[in-house]
Amino acid sequence: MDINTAIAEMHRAVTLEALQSLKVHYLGKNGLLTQEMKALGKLSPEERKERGRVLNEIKQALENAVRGREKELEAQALQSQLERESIDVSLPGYAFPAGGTHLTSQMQAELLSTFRRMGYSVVEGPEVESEFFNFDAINMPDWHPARDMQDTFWLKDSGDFDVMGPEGERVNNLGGLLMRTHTSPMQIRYMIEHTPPFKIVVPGRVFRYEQTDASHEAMFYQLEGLVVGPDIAMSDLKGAILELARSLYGAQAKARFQPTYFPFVEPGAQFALWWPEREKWLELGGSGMVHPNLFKAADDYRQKMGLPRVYDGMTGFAFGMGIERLALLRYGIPDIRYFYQQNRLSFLRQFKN
Ligand code: FA5
Repeated sequence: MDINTAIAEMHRAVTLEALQSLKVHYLGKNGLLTQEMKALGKLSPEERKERGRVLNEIKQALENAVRGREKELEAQALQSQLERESIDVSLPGYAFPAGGTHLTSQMQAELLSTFRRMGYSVVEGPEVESEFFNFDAINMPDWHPARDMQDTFWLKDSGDFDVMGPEGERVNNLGGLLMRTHTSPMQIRYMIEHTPPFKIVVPGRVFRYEQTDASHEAMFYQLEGLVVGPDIAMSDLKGAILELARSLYGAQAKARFQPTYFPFVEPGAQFALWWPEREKWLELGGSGMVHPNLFKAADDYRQKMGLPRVYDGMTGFAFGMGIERLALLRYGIPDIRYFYQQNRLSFLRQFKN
């Protein structure tokens, strides 16, 4: 074994792996140097002492060479890793295409934040609803002509498919199942579960079996409001709607109420907001004072469940409005079908926020 060759080989090693195998080759358990060390036993004590000293020096020299080269190679590896991973912060970034919030969701978020500011809680209800909550409990028994106003998607096989009652219980004696035609069933669901006073808004998707046209969709969003307490008056309803108008259109906004009929309110009123940009009234939705039959239906249901009656002497107002209609008129969009049916990005991107 020639020590100079060995050291030269170590200096030439270009990878840590190559250096490691040289180390094994010379200094390993069966390495050349180790073999020579083992051979010491065969020498006379005199020779062994001298030879042992020389071999130890060689061992030191080889170990130093390995360590030295190891450090160099490690430093090189670190250097090239740093070069590989270095980032030129002055280069332009990648554009990651990101989705936007749908126009309906933007409108809904704006409405909810306005009502939250007025102290309303936001609650949601099921889209698959029972005939009982969608119609009967809100004063629309099956003979009631007002049921014709809302063409309904009925679900087949309601027998095997229970609907969730207001207390989370599964009930199947609440008539047929349907896709809710409005958010008003949440009025009764909420009243059953809660003790007044309260103020809620309910955003949600509703479904109607109808011919679509520029202002009618078969699926659209509504925002329902319900306020119940000991002294709620029609003027509170007007105040809430006016506040909404001001938040949407600024301090100059005005609201208008016109008498109309909904079975679940008495008196009932359609409301419209003054739209300063277009100088016209914008029909938004229906409203009115909660019909006494709803309080009775809620208390009857509570009583059946062993809960106290809490609606004697209470009054309240309710309203419901179409969220797309609001966006439609606000932005001058010519057709409600652009919202969902065609899913046209060129349309939706105009409202990207
Ligand atoms: C109702 O649905 C009542 N539940 C509203 C209500 C609640 C009245 C509480 C009183 C008290 P109506 O069917 O008019 O009412 O619908 C309310 C609003 O939903 C309409 O003013 C309109 O803005 C919107 N809307 C109704 N039908 C459609 C449709 N097919 N496509 C898009 N928007 C619609």
